Amino acid sequence: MDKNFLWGCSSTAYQSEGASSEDGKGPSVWDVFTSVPGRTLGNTDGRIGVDFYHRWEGDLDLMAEMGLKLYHFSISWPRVLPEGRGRVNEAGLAFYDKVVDGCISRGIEPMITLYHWDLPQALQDAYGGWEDPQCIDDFLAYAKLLFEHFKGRVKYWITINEANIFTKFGWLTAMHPPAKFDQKIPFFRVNHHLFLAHAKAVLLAKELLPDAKVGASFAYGPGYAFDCDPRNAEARQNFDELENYWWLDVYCMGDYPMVGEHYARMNGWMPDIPDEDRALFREAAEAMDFIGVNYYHSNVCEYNPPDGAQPFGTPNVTGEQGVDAVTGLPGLYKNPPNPYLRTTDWDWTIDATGLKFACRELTSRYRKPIFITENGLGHFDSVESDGRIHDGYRVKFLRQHIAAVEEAVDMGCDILGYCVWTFTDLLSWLNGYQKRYGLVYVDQDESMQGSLARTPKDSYYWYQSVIASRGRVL
Ligand code: BGP
Repeated sequence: MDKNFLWGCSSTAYQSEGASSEDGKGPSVWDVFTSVPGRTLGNTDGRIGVDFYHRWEGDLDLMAEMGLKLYHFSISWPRVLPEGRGRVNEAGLAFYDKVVDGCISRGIEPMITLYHWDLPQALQDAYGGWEDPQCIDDFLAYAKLLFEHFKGRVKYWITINEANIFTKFGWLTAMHPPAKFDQKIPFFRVNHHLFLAHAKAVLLAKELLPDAKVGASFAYGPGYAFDCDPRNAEARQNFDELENYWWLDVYCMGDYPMVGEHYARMNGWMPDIPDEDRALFREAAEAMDFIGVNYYHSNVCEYNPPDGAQPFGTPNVTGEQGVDAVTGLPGLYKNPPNPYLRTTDWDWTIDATGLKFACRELTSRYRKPIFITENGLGHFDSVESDGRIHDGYRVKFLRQHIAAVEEAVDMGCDILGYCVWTFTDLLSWLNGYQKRYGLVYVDQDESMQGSLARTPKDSYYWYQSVIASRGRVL
């Protein structure tokens, strides 16, 4: 790969930091959501995480030793603004100063995500969070604070992580905060507010930080038609319009996909959209520097009769293969398993070709650079008798996916960097600690009483050699 290619790792505040009420941090919606028993595996929550808040220095040392070029992390909005707006918590900002400066002094480029799902609970309580347009202004004030504070130190910014995932889980399936079920009107309104927040943040970054590179991260699971039955080809179109292009088109082209929008409008789910919102989307799409892609798996699309599969299934949070129910939108599409692919223990297909497919699709459709902001394998790991973690399965997964990225580059895709999800093990939102992704093992489990000791896995040393060879030795 080119010498400027950014070999990275990603994490988030809620999943890694812990210290959830320390040094003046306010509660986030995740702190409150997980305080209700039964919502996550083993009732795990982010109170301790993997204690990055106290162990950041050792973790950054390990990153530097590995040769990491970029560390992508999110900032906790309520750590910086405990009430979501107004009063700044200087201790919160000081923590991120240490992380940012610690990256820079070790030769690691910091990349910041402004919003990775941990909305200040105060804003949820005050006006219902993202359902109210006030949240756009409060987000923008928070973004401005960070842009000005980190000016000259942080070049890469992500506005919002995976709006598609957290709004679907938050408003359609009640699996994430605010735990609403089948509420399509707020779902579409919330997404419109998020698009406005994203667009305004992109333009603000461009105004305040002329050298910044800004994008949004999107969980892109490309759709494959089940077969050449025209009904399944159309199911694939329906899926892509409503589950992928709905977000990608707004981010990258500045408007909703037309047929998808018509469908949502006919159903009475679509908010009224003033012309100036669309003009703003177009301006931000033009200004956005790259598309952030979080890639985990592809999807199969098949015709779904009107009385067929629903969006709400039984998610696999235990790692017992085969419990994930087929979901879909009645009358439009459903997503059955792919008979050609194996899956992880959490029923996600393992499909490196899908990552190449995703990069090609985005390149030809949007003509923008891509940053792979997350890619990794959730797996049970164990410490073996020699005290080490021999995660050859993870090495194999990452090798195949990085090879796919390299093929995409050879085909003409402009890919700026690639981030492994994750550097250390951390808390999986719903799945506890046993669904591990890290290159570094952390002694933590669902009891939340682990020693939190760090042990590099085989994949750590493998990624070290990949970075050293700039991707030539996989
Ligand atoms: C993405 C999120 C990450 C991370 C990852 C793995 O959707 O942006 O925060 O959690 O998925 O997901 P999970 O932990 O559910 O396996």
